[in-house]
Amino acid sequence: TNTVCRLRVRGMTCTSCSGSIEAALRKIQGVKTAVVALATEQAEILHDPRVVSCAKLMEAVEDVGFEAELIS
Ligand code: 9UX
Repeated sequence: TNTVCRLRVRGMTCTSCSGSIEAALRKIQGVKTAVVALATEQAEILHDPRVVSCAKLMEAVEDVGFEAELIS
């Protein structure tokens, strides 16, 4: 069963920022879809929690150079 991880992402200034985060998330095993919205500073990642946790997804966002905090 897939669940949605919703994050607040701070530090993005252009669509290449959000695009690079989406690309990083989509490479991760267990991630089904990833959408990062620059305007709202939100990320929605559909994932299989048995394969990858929301905490791991937050780490991946931070590894690309942005701040992530959990919304839900
Ligand atoms: Mo845009 Mo973001 O020129 O890391 S890519 S600021």
